[in-house]
Amino acid sequence: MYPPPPPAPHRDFVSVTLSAGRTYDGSKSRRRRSCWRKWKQLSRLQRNVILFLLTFLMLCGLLSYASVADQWRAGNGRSAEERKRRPADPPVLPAPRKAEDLPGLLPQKPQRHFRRGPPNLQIRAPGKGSEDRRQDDTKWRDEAVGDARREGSTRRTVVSWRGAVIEPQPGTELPSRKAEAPPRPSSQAPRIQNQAASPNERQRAVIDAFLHAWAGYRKFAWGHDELKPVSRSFSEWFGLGLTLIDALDTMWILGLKKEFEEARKWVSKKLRFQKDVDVNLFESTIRILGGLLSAYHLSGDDLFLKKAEDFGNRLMPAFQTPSKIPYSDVNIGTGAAHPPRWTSDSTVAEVTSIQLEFRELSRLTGNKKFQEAAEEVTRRVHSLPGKKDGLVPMFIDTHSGRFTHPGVFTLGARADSYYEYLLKQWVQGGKQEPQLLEDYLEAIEGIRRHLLRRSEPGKLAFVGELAHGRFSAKMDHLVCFLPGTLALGAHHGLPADHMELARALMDTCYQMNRQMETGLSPEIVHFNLYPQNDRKDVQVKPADRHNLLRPETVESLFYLHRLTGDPKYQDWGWEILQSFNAYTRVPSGGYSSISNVQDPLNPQPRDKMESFFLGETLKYLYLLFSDDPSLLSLDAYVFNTEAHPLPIWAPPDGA
Ligand code: DMJ
Repeated sequence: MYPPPPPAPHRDFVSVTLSAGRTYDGSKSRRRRSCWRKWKQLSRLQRNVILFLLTFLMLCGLLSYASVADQWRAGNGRSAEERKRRPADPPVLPAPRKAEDLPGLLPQKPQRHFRRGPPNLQIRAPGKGSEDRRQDDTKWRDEAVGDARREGSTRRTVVSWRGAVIEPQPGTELPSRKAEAPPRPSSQAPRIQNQAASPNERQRAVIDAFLHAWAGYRKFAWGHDELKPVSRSFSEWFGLGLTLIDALDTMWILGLKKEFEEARKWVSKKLRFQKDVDVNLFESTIRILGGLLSAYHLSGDDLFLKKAEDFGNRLMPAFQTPSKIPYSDVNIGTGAAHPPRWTSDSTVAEVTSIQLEFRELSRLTGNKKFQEAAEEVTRRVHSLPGKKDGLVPMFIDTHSGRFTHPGVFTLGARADSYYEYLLKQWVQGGKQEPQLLEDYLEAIEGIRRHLLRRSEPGKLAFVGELAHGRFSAKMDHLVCFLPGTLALGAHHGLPADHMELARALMDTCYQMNRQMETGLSPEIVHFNLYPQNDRKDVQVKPADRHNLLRPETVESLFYLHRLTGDPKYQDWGWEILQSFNAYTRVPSGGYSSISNVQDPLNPQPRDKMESFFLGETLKYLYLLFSDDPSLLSLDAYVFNTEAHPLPIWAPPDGA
């Protein structure tokens, strides 16, 4: 036993002296000995405190090193290793030409979003289906799906798209690429560089329309969401320069270099996402995220990818729901996500039409979280009960993850782009995901069986709606995306009768424009089903007479012309452009949505230019008037639902 040490003099502070340089006698060993002596002279408490402080400082050092490394990786989108693996994304279009250089073009010095509403269903007697065609389709589909499955993932053994065969388990089909290196863009992308050197007369008219719209935006709404051309002011929705971002790739494609550079400068200097603002997940994904990704692909400018990644990160909290079905809205400043005030539902089209953009963002950044969150939604919707032969209801509950308001089916508002994105994801992924194809093919069958009818007396094929077994002959102009999507599917190897249906529906969409006094389609039409009355095929209700400068008819005209070569589709688009110029062009700059397509003397401008007029309508018109199939080739690019082209992924090596 040792006697207890004499009590050390109490000190309630610790004094540490740091001396730089040598000690007074310059002797290292003496210095070490004196340090040791000093250490021994300290009380146990003092020594413990010093040791504790040193350990604490070391831990802090280690932790901050790890977080700085993480931030660096996040800031750069990917680690150095991942950067090496990332495929080069060459700019795929030649540098834009100056507007002033374009022959014949007059140089111009640039001096309540419509929310999708529930359809107003009408009750009519159901019509007949076509059993023969169904059987043919079934046979073809089984072969096609079999082929696709052989081409791609073969994880499942036998799955039928219809009937009680083997249903896939959620989570077994998608995504198929988790463990792989990011896919490359299709090798056909560079073919676009061979585009015609100068625009033709109709394309120049589109450029003129674009410059007129842009002049109004630049003068009265610069950096704001939408132009109000009549009152020469602007409106805000998200406060993020929506029109400017939506129009970036259109400017690139139209060769408007000066305008593009000015807009790029705004994105670089003014666009900030750290804002306390709620954005709609779907609308901001297709317009902002999609717009930035396309601008990145076309220009090769990293600024747009960095902005896209920042924005994508800010949208991610929307996916934090009990069901993994995202909320409709998210605050990009605070990260608070929520459904609309009046419901816990999201819209089916909205939650299933963000996948092209999120998948591409993952491919470009090497960060899988975007793709995984979006594909989880696809998987869950795929296995939900409540569909009718592939047709989906319009609402889905974010808590339970189940469809709500079952039994109502439309190809219009709230469901439309669900169908579009089934096909386009399959195309984007290089046709490697058979489940998407199956769901798409089953849905087209469901459309034929339940929603497709012919009007009287003109026998126009149209796609109506179904509510609890009752058919309504109502068709939104939004449904006019369908001919284009069907034609795209046929181009990618789906049955020839998809193209037949596309042609028939295209005729109808053209008639929805043509039969109006202004030559512009109303928002909604009703078709006459009864030969005995003396009504016209296309009927319009007073509340549905407006035109919001929507793109769907000209979008489908672009696909139909590109894929059939028939010049009549260009002529139809030319008529529509002239109607836009005659009835919606505001002399002081910009184009306005109108309230009455049936009154050419007073179409009643609504004082709003939607961002999609520049992002979609004018872009599709320009592409429609091109005779060069390599200009944004449909074998190299897939357009998102806001007309922003994204590259098709090359099949994995060896596939
Ligand atoms: C666009 O925002 C998109 O095309 C969307 O899919 C449907 N609505 C508008 C255009 O009409």
